[in-house]
Amino acid sequence: MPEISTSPTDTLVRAACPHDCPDTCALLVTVKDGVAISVRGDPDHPTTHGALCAKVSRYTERTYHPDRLLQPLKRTGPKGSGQFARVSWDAALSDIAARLQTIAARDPQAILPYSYGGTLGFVQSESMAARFFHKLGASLLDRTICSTAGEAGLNAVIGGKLGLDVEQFEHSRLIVIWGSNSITSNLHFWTYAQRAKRAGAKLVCIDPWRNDTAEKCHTHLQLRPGTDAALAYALMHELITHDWLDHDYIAQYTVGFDALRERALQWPPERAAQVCGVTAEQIRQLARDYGTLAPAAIRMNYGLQRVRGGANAVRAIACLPTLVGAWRHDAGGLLMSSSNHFKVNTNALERPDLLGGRTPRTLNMVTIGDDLLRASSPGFGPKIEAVIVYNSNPLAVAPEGDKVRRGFARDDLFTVVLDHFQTDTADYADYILPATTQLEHLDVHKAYGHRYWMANNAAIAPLGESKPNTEIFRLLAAHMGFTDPCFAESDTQIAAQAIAPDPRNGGITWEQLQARGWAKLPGAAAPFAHGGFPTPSGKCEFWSQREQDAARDPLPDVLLPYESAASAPELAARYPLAMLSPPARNFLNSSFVNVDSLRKLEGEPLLLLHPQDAETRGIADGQMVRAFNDRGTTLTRARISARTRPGQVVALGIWWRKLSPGGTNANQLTHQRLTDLGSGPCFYDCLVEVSA
Ligand SMILES: Nc1nc2c(c(=O)[nH]1)N[C@H]1C(S)=C(S)[C@@H](COP(=O)(O)OP(=O)(O)OC[C@H]3O[C@@H](n4cnc5c(=O)[nH]c(N)nc54)[C@H](O)[C@@H]3O)O[C@H]1N2
Ligand SMILES: Nc1nc2c(c(=O)[nH]1)N[C@H]1C(S)=C(S)[C@@H](COP(=O)(O)OP(=O)(O)OC[C@H]3O[C@@H](n4cnc5c(=O)[nH]c(N)nc54)[C@H](O)[C@@H]3O)O[C@H]1N2
Ligand SMILES: [Mo]
Repeated sequence: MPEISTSPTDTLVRAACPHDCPDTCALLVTVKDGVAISVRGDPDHPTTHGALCAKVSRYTERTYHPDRLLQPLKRTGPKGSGQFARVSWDAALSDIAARLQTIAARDPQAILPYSYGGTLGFVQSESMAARFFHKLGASLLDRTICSTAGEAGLNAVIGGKLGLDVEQFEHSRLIVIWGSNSITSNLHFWTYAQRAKRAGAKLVCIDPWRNDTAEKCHTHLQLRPGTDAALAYALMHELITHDWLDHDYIAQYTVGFDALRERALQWPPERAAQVCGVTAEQIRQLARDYGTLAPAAIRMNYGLQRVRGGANAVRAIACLPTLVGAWRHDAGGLLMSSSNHFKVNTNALERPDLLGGRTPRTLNMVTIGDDLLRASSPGFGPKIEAVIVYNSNPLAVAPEGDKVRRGFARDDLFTVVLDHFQTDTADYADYILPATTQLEHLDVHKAYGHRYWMANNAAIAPLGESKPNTEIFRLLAAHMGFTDPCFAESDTQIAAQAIAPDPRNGGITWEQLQARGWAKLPGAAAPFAHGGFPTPSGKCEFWSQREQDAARDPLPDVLLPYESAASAPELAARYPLAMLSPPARNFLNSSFVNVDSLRKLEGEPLLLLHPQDAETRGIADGQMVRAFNDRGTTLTRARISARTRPGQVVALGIWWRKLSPGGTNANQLTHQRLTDLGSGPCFYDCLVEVSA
């Protein structure tokens, strides 16, 4: 049973934070007379340790927000006008099913699901929804918008999204925070880093702007965006030339050291310093620390892989812990994601067998802007005629926002949006269907920043007429006449399927998890203390046969951004400023932007501009400015700050377009080109100009 303690009036329900964040916190929800009155962190859950971020501690404010969607809505005005009228569930579902059937009769691939990380729960993300689209034969979606470049980089070298246990960082003596603003995006890791700091560890941050985390580290290497692979190679150069290497570990557990060595020796610190825009001495000092302080741990995050060479940068960095033998220590090695420590029964959840031998095309979610504007063609397949959006807000989060908006504005596109709120995307829907929040539905979660399976029990009944995503797709399946037994499964049955019976999960079952709230995976803290890398060779692959076979560089490569002064000088002459648009502390991607108290903390869309760049443009602090390039323009307030580099601006996001002064956000300026490996987005590989 979900209730863990009762008083005459209050019930405490065990829940889990659903958001796309490494921390996946254990929550305790206090319910009084059927109303959730507070959400707090579980003090007994080790990584949550009773503390929540500002966003989720206000989760009730989001759930009971006056703008919550509580009934199905049908569009009454032009697309984008936001005009809708209430309809019954039955009328909405009957009409949606009829429209989808008509399109599917021509070609079901003209229908596209579009979803990402609104909730990371296995039940409310790709379970019933995936079954529905598989049965239909709709286009498949490649869910690339966040982390696939980094994943490809890790896979090439260490064989998967595995790393040291976050709880061990407090015992590290050197912590390198690489491409991450941990205080914003990974607060519970920061607790361990602070403990280590108090115990005498050195903290280094590698990031193009002096973010809140860099402010609190001992050292900050403020490199140019997209130059991390050059830095990693210069570090290897120093490790090799000073012989700060673990020769025994290298001999036993690696492939291709001689080739890597040869490449690294081409990168003396002076060369990398030119590329990265830092000093050779800074690089030497970091190499000395990394080579001599043990255990040394790297907390890499996804910030550094949203550039053209993102996957290769992750590959280069992933070589470092192996070279110094850091993996031997519980508190050494690196952590980018802990996802593959878990074994999820994806086939049971998503039922790809329902495709019945059909092989629909796959569309990349990053290029939704271009794809919605494409006609049918032999290479592309059928024009997209319908999009079903759930757990995502593409109008705000996808790159080259004007194309995304124009695509969703097509009169001949049929769009259904499932959400809690009338987002930028929902404004373009034909039907908006009200979904439940984490307090109103059941779910099961793994984490990508720790090693606990987590249960989420429903604390309250669905508000208004809202329904869980699963129930919406169950009903839609029934309206389409899908009779496979899997469409009748309950959320509890689905949750139980998620945890595969696999040694990686120990004996953890859904029943135990639901009662206790969370359970830690078995397995050693140090995954590679004795090698055992899940690569084809079973070793850490500095040199990759797989990459060689794919006619790519078998060693990590240094690839400069698509858009930078060094790699695209003509473009940089017109648009000289590199724009970063990383997460804001009080938002979670575009979620929470409409929660008044949190939006007040962020204020308004801001653009950090270096004093030199402000001066040459005659821009004063607090002035409204235009940031623009060939793809579009966005209005924002200038904040003059030496925390960014000269030639670099920072726009924290992701703002809702309609809550921004010019009705656009930073993604009006970003492009749809893809990373070197993993087909990911290049949000932080973007040149702009700014004018008063
Ligand atoms: N409060 C809050 N928390 C979040 C999120 C949020 O929106 N708000 N988003 C969540 C999501 S979806 C994710 S994926 C995770 C991870 O979140 P990430 O998106 O990885 O975000 P950050 O950890 O803030 O890392 C971004 C940092 O990378 C830096 N960066 C940009 N380009 C480069 C580069 O080329 N090299 C290097 N070294 N650094 C670079 C940025 O300046 C920024 O400080 O966090 C999650 N947590
Ligand atoms: N410029 C720029 N763009 C970026 C990034 C950046 O750093 N800079 N970050 C990128 C990254 S890392 C990511 S992960 C993506 C994130 O992109 P998305 O995954 O689209 O994230 P959100 O913007 O939070 O939108 C999630 C939506 O799902 C809804 N939702 C939440 N729970 C449920 C539910 O149970 N049911 C339904 N039906 N809806 C629900 C929320 O209300 C919200 O509107 O954005 C990317 N875009
Ligand atoms: Mo993300």
